[in-house]
Amino acid sequence: PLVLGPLQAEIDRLADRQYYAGPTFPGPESGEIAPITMPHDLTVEVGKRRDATPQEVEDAFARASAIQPGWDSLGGERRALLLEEAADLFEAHTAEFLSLATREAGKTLLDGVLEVREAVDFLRYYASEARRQFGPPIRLPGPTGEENTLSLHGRGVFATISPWNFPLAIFTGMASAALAAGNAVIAKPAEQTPLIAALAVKLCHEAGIPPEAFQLLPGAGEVGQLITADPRLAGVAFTGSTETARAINRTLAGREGPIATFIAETGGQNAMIVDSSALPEQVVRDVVASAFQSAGQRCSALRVLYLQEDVADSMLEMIRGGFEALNVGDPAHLSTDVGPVIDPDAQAALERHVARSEASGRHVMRCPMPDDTARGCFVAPTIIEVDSILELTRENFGPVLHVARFRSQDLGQVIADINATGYGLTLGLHSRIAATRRFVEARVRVGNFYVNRNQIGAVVESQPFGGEGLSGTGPKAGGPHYLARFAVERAVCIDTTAAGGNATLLQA
Ligand code: UN1
Repeated sequence: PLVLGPLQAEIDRLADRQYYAGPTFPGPESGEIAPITMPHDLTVEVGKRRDATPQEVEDAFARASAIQPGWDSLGGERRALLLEEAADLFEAHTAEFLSLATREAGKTLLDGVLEVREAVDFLRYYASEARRQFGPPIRLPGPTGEENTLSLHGRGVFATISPWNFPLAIFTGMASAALAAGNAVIAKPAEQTPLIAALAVKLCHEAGIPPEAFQLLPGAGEVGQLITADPRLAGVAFTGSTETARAINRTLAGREGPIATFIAETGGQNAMIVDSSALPEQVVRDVVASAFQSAGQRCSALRVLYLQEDVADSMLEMIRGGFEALNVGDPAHLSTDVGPVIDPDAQAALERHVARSEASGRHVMRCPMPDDTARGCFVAPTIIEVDSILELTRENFGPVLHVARFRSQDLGQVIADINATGYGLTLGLHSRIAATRRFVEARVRVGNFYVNRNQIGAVVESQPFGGEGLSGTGPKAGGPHYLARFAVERAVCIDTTAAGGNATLLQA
């Protein structure tokens, strides 16, 4: 297991509600206090969450609104330097982050390392994009005697509402984008994972980002509701369920104030298509990783595997071998492949789905489970045979993979069914036939299409990530168009000929 040693002191400090009552909060006496327990052993309390009160939400908006114009006028270059300083501090505190990711979110050590890596990548990438896009105004063409420029500015106060499944990477990604673009940020982390978010915010403040420009308001849905209803809000960046995205959208639509920008990254019903030309060993590796890494708790994760029928039995047998070799257990053990799911509600929903599938006569395979999982929210990795993706009525956010078979002449129908789910996040294809790749690529409506590889783990800058339809609004996180959605454009047109004096006036 992970040896905490001196890290324990840092964690205890984070768990102290005084931290939340720190410089940006008026007082520790109010607000709901909830324990945070370890997903893999619910008897162990990691810390406590003190929810922000309505007064604290009010005060946070007042401070954020006051500082935002100054933060915006710092310009892209100076904001970039602060974000890069934060990236360095994040790297220096990898061990603390790892410990919190494991204890608070039930992440395996591998996932924890990837989580810190991705957060650092987001900070550095958005810093570089801030430099590129938020520098001096760009000159636009026009007739002689007219000067036209265009520049990007922060929209105002931006809220970020982030999920527990990437409690550091997505939390940091959305907030750093909003900050890079010149917004003041009010961040509400997932109710399950406020401690790792608190460490992230603390390090950003140590890096020199003003505390008023980046404020943390922990809490559950009610705090999110208060934040999104506030008429001072200029935009929301949200990652989470499609259902919550709809609720936020309704709140934004119903309030006074500016028309808010809404950036949502939501669920998926992701498929992989494997034809008979695919390399079996590679398929096994990529299917197991895509469906079961992070205990399947990624919106990018593989949910429905379509196997061409002539190779289906042999492929399934091989996949079963890889799947049965998975180590389920304590996420702090280096040998663990699959940790717990986030909480008892998630566990119960997944078990209900498996039980219903069994009751309706579906063939169900489950991974053997070790004995020491009884105190945690563990779900045995599961494979369920189905006829079509359209049988699934909800996103099963956990280690449950569905497998369907198709005949090669029905490939067009398979793609039509995948599109008919309404989601459009990731799609995997394993095929060595270029014409098949072109056929699929031309028809499918997904944000991220992965060929002959796994379909999770989009890399910042190389694989901008995000979907369409029920999967989100775009733009893609970690891509070149992301920051612009957090910004307003200002076009300035100067007539440099009128009254002869303008040029002199502007120089003064
Ligand atoms: C999510 O699971 O909420 O590509 C999205 C990936 C990750 C997915 C993040 N970037 O697997």
